[in-house]
Amino acid sequence: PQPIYLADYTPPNWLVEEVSLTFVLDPRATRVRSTIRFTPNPATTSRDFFLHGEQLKLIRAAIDGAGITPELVDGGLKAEVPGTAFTWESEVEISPQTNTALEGLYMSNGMYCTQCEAEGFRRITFYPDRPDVMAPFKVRIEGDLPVLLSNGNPTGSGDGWAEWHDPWPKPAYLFALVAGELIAREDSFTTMSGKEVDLKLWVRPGDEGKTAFGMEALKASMKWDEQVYGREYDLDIFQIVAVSDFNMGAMENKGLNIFNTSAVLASSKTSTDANFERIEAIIAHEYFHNWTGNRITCRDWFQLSLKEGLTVFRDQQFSGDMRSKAVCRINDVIALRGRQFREDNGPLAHQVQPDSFVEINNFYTATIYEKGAELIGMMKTLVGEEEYYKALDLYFTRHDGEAATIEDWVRVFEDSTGRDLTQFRRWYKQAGTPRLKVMEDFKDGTYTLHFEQETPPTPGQDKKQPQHIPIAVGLIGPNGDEVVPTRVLEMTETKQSFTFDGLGAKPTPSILRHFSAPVIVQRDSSPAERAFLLAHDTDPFNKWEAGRTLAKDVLIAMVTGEDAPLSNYLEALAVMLRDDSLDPAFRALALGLPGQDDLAQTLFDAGVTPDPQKIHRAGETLKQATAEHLHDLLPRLSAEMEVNAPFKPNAEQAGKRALGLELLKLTNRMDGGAAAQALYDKADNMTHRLGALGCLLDVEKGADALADFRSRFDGDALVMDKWFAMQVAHAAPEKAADVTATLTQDPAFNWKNPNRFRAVFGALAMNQAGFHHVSGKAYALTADWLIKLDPVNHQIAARMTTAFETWRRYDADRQDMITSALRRILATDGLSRDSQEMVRRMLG
Ligand code: B3K
Ligand code: ZN
Repeated sequence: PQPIYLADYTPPNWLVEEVSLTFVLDPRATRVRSTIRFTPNPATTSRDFFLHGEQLKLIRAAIDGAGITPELVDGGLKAEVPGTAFTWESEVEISPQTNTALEGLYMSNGMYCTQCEAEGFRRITFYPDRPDVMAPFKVRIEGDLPVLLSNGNPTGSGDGWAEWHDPWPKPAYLFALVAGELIAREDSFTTMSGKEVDLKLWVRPGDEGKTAFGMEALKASMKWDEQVYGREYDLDIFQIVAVSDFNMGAMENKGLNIFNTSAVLASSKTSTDANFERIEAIIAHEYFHNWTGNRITCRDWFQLSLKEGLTVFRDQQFSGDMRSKAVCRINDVIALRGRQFREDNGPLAHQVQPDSFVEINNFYTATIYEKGAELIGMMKTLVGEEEYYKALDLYFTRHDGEAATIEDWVRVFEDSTGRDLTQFRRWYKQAGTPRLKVMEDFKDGTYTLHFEQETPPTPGQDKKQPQHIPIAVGLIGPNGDEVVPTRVLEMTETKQSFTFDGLGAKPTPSILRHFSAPVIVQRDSSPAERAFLLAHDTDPFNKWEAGRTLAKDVLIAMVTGEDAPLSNYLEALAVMLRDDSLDPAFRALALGLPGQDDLAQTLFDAGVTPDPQKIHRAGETLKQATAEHLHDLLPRLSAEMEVNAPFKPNAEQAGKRALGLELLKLTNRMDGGAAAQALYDKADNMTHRLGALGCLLDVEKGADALADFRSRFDGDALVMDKWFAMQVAHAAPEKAADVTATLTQDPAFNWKNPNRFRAVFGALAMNQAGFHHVSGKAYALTADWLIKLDPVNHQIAARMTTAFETWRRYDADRQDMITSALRRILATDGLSRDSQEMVRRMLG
């Protein structure tokens, strides 16, 4: 497979003035008729004509009414066309029923639906399937189904047909069609200019009871985007459809968002607090795309982070406003470190704006999304709140209706604020996570912080240049008072020092507050200092970070056999837990330990080959010590976390449940599962039920609860996904592969469903000690199943190969086992382009 290069971009020869599509639905022989008005692009001179098309059976084609026979070529067709505007018509046949890749038009439980981003529209009809070709769409759907939906506003319907018109020019990747037996929760929203918008959330009969939360989240998102960004919705209707078979979370199709059921259906009995929070964020994310993605789209797929980084940043802001800002930020950083740092420090590291790719579906990554969002956050920190929103206003007025670039985005900031962002642009073009070394000295009332930055090499980029890093810093005096409030230091050199004058005594620095840049801070500091910051830092992120770093020091010392500062950690933790002024959600996060993957990377950075078993054991030892140390505190604190009110999925109740469950995990180590069983038996919500089940599995007393859980939820696919995932996630390291293998034989292991496949194999990859167990069984099992999945669903198969992405960290035996698993995948006949690219990049 040949790579595509950003440098080769050329504008399209032909633009589309208008598209009309007619679908005559049939499971194995859907007919798609298109009428497309093409006009020459004045920006180009070539009039060569090429349309993308894959897996289409061409029935007929015509230009200006006269039948033609186009030349079918790899990936599409070519035709002789006039030199001026003309009308193209074609009719093709496609087979949604046999489309297991879930890309283009496919069927899920008897319902038709589409996924076109990035390049799925070419599986529906012949078209210039590139985001810089934007057009208004008219759609007619004929089919023997009660609900027939497409983008835009409804313009007519009757028995077995419906018509839609989307007046906003859009690229083909935002096209959507849904047809099926569906019912809607209906509501409405009045926009800031007084326009009434119909809201419909479509689900299959039986799921109506799980739509209330999603609808509220949608209305809150619409309001928030008006209040914070001044963005109003622009059609008469906004619809969401829930689909069971879907490759990702959701899709922002214009006016007709399509959602994985897991990202929209919610009820207290079937969804955890974490599910509610994720659903709220995804609904917001897709809605926010209406401006950042749809009204202003991407010129080409190298610009993907233009819409994704910005939209993630916006949904993170939204969640912070809906819930606790501090807790949301901490969770976002945990996720960034867990997924993006892992990616950025391995063979799959790539730029936020890549220079080339083989398969664009492989680039919907944590780097494009989450690191992209961090870059926006840094720009906001650098220019300040007010200037940020001014720049955004300019972005929306200057580029509305366009297919824009990341360069356009940065230039808007320069033009609006007058700042030179030349060096900042490196963040988009340089892969890898910068390491930031910090040293200090204090003399005659002057405190100096010395910083040194270095970004390790990444594939294809050996030499790195210094980044422009905003470092938010505050200083705490010896008595615990803040002596210098947060100040943003701008580091632009490889080595740079900053001084603070007029201090009476040597302060303790609080560095990288709010996690002001996506870097790894390296600073030797004493356990006493970390405990001091945990107690006194006024920045909630760094307060949490201090505890986390202390825990990390303990774990690393346990693994490497050095003296662990255990008592500093346990005492600081006890003080923090008893502090009622702290949000329970925050305390729950402070009780959590750094991820095993994070520890492995830290050890590797320090020149130690990580042993996943030892890392796992260190975690167990520390949790046991914590349980024993906090023993007396647990009953009282647990009682305080009881919620004596009807279930609400809000931040306040969720925080209490989160801390309650963290405490239960500790109690569980002391009472052999008694409290967990009691909670399971009386649970009236999924957060408690699942938390209790996890504890029971941890002490190997989960058999009855598992059987009970299954009988309660057998017919609910989303809950059964949890049933599968929990068993793998809580399996002991030496059993994880066998437990997984057994589950794959379960009649309910419907492996062609992405949610079910991910529930099992995603959980195995995340069970670090189980996945990397010396037997190598988990590696082999994962490879077997990826080989089986690839011809059915190449996107999911390719995505899940990332389970292996950290292989270079490990010892020779594990490296051999992983690389032979990867080579076995690569040697598979007919392996998809997606998986080939991933495996090749990993093997390097
Ligand atoms: N834009 C879609 C992702 C499409 C993925 C295509 N492989 C969802 C989102 O980011 O909102
Ligand atoms: Zn998105």
